[in-house]
Amino acid sequence: MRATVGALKTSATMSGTAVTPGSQVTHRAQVPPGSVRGFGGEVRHYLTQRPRQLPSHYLYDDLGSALFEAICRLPWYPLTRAEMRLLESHAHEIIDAGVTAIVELGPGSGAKLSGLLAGAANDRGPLDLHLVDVSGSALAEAARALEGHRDIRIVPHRTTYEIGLERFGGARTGAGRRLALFLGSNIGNFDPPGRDVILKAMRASLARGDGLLLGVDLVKPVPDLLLAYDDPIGVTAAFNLNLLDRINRELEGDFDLFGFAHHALWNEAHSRIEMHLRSLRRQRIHVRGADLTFVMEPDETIWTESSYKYRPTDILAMLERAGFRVRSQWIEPVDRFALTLAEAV
Ligand code: AVJ
Repeated sequence: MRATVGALKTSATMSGTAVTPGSQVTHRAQVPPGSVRGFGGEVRHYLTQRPRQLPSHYLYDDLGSALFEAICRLPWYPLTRAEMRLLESHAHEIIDAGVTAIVELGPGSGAKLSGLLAGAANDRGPLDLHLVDVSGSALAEAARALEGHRDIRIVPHRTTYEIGLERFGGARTGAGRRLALFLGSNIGNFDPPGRDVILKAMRASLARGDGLLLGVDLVKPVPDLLLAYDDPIGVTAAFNLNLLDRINRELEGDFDLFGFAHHALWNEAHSRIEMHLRSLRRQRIHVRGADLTFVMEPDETIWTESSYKYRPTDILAMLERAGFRVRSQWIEPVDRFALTLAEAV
């Protein structure tokens, strides 16, 4: 099957040109954890794959995180605001009096959980808030955003989602229902196999009757999707290009950032937006800290992120496969974003 591609310009020289996505490739390459060591090892491993790629979580250094926060305020990226509206309108149903502990994977600035607590029932009891993130600065910022709420205890876990979920699962004390949050359409960065693994890990950290709240961006008209990932003022381009600059800074790379253009495309066959960095010319690149020298051809790309988009029924199916029963699904009708509340069975 041929992938239908909506390509979007990223530079004056390439407006409206259709390109081939990583279409023969079903999923981004995966390595077993621990098999390549550190940032340098991963850069070497992924940049020598075909197509060349980089793991998207490296987009979030200090500058990258600040640029992502800026993306969330762009009029062309409505996901964050749509989700916030849903959280605020349904906070009562999400955090009822029975909930005693919450875990959030990737709390970001803490604004979403904070909005949820602000709208929660007045009769809620004390809450343990477990925050899981690999970034210490993200955890500190989220903790600050949550500080003002009454009757909470913040438990930061500076680690991967999997390990954080294990610790949350092991920290169960007494009765009360627990709630796991995976918001912001962060699940969209996972390929289907990895997505099922993380949902099962969430289920394993919970007991029967506990809750899961999943925020997922939905399939919508392609021009809207492309605009969200290639905004006209170039913030998403900066977010993407910063990854090369991070490699230059941290691994003594010599990427010429003017030699690359941000490129976003819709891969219809896989229902995902892909972000790439496209080489504008033939160029040789050396990354000392990755022990790597390679040549990129004109128009060759480095695939830096996938953002899968789902239909509401896809979400029900993936949750059921992972051991959940859906209790409610709320859909933001204009911006097409879904918040789904499920129960562990
Ligand atoms: C934070 C992973 C949900 O995929 O929409 C925003 C990241 N990338 N613009 C997304 C992102 C480009 C975002 N997630």
